[in-house]
Amino acid sequence: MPQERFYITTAIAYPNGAPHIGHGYELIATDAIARFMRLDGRDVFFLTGSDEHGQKMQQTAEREGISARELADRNTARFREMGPALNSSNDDYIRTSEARHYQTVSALWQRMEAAGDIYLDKYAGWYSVRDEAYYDESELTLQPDGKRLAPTGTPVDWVEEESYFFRLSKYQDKLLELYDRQPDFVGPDARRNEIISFVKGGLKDLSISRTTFDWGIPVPGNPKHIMYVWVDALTNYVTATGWPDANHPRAAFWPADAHIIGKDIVRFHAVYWPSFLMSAGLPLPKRVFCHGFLFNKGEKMSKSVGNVIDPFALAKAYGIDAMRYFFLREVPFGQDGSYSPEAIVQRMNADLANDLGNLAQRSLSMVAKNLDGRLPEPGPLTEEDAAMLELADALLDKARTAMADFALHQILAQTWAVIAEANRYFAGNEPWALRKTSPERFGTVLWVTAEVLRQVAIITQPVMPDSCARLLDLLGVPADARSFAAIGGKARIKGGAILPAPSGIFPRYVEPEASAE
Ligand code: ME8
Repeated sequence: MPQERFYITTAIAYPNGAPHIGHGYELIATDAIARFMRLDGRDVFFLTGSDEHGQKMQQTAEREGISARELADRNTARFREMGPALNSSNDDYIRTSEARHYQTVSALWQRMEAAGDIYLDKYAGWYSVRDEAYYDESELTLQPDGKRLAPTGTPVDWVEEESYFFRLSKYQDKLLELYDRQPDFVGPDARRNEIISFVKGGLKDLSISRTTFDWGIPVPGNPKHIMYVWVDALTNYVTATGWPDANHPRAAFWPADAHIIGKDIVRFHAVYWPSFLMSAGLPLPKRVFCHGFLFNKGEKMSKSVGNVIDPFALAKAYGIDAMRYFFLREVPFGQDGSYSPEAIVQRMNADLANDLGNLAQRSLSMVAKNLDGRLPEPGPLTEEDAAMLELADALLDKARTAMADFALHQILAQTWAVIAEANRYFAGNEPWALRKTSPERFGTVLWVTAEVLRQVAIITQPVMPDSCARLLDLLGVPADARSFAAIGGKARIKGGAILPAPSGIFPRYVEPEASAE
C-alpha cells in the first residue's frame, strides 16, 4: 500500500520582532502532531516559516531606522533558530520574500482574476496595521478621545484609495455549505460557531491591494498596487508544494491536512483562504485547527508590560523536552493556557522525575544490580500482569482517537494514567522482596514493567523526542522498532538482552542558586 501523505503547517509569523512563547508553543504543538503522524506510518510534510511583507513590517522597520528587508532578515534568522532550539522537525522553512513564493502568488492572483473574482474600485474604510485587517464600522468601539479600536484592541486608521477587490460576497453560501458538509473544517467548535455566525452575518467584497506602500508583492499587470499581505501570506501553504508546477517533488502534498493556527487568525484561514482557493479552482485544506492563547500567570503578554516569555530562555532553563511536555500536558489543546515557573517545575518534578523517571530508574537499576544488566524473560503471566499489559496495549488506539481531535493533552493524560497504574503495579508487587523469595516472579515483574515503559516511551516520542529516545536506548529497543507499528502485543520487549547501564533521564528541577553551591 502506498504511504498515506500528511501535510501540516503552522501559521507563518511576522518577523517584526523576536519570537515569543506563543510562536514557540504553536511550533511545538504542530511538531508533536507531525512526529505522531510519522511514527504512525504517514509520509509527512511539515512546514513553518515567516510572513515578511506588509505595512506592519514596513512601519516597524521605519521606526527602527532600517529597511523592511533588513528587519525581516534579522528576525527571520531568530525564528529559524527556534526550530533546533525547540527540536522542531519541520521539513521546510518558507519566507514570503522568496522567489518561489512570488511565482505562486502571482499565478494564484491570475487564476482568481480569470475566474472573474477580481475588480478594480476604491476602498474607503478602517484598517488596523497591527492586525493587518480591515474592519467594519460596526465592529469598532469608539474611545472617549474619538479614536476607534478594533475588537482586538488595536487602533484603526481610515483608508481611502484605489484598490483591487476580491468578490468574497460570492462565496458566502459556498462557505456555509463547506462548514456544513465538513463539520471539522474549522475546530474546535467554539471557533467553528464564531466563523459560521460571522459568515451568516454577510460577507462584503474584500480589498486585496494597496497603493500607499511598496513592501510586498506587486499585482500582476499593475505594479503600482501591492497585494494585501494576507493574500500573499496564506498562499505560502501552496507555494511550498510547488504549485502551479505539477511536477514539483511535493506537488502531491496539496491539499494540506491541517493548518494549525492561533485563534486570532481564524477568519483569514477559514473564510478568506477557502474562498481564494475555490476561486482559483484549487482543492481546499482539510482542516483549520486553532490553539488558544498563552498568558503569563494569567496576564496577556505584551512588550510594554515586559512580561513576554522568551522560548529560547525557557528551553535553556528547564530543558527542551520538559518544556514541550509542560505546554502540551498543561494546556488543553484548543483552549487558552497560562505559564508560570511554579507550574512548570511542578510538572517536571511530579510527572517526569517522580512518575516516569523513578519507575524507569528503579526498575532498570534492579536489572543492572541484580541481574547483571540482563533483562529477564517473563515467567507465566498472572491476571494482574496481563491486565497491566492490556492497559498499555490499549494506549495507541486511545492516542489515535485523541489525535483525531488534535487533543494532545489527552494523549499525555492517558499515557500518564498508564504510568500511574504501572507505579501501583510495581510497588504492589514489591520486587525488592521477590528478588529473594521468588526469582521468577521478580523477573516477570521487571519484564512487564519494562514492556510498559517501552510502550509509554514510544507513544511519548512526539512530545519528548530526545528523552524518549534515551529511555528506549536504556530498554535496548532497536532504532527500527520505535514506530507505532511496534506497539501493542505485536512486538514485546525481548527478554535476555543485555541493557546499557541505566542513567537518570528526567532530572528533578533544582533552582540554579542551590545547584551552584
Ligand atoms: O498572525 N499565544 O503572525 P503572528 C499563543 N503572520 N499563540 C500566539 C500568541 C500567544 N500569546 N501570540 C501569537 C500572524 N500567537 C500572521 C500569520 S499565516 C498565513 C500568517 C500565534 O506572528 C498566532 O495566533 O502575529 C499565530 O498563529 C502565530 O502565533 C503567528 O502570529
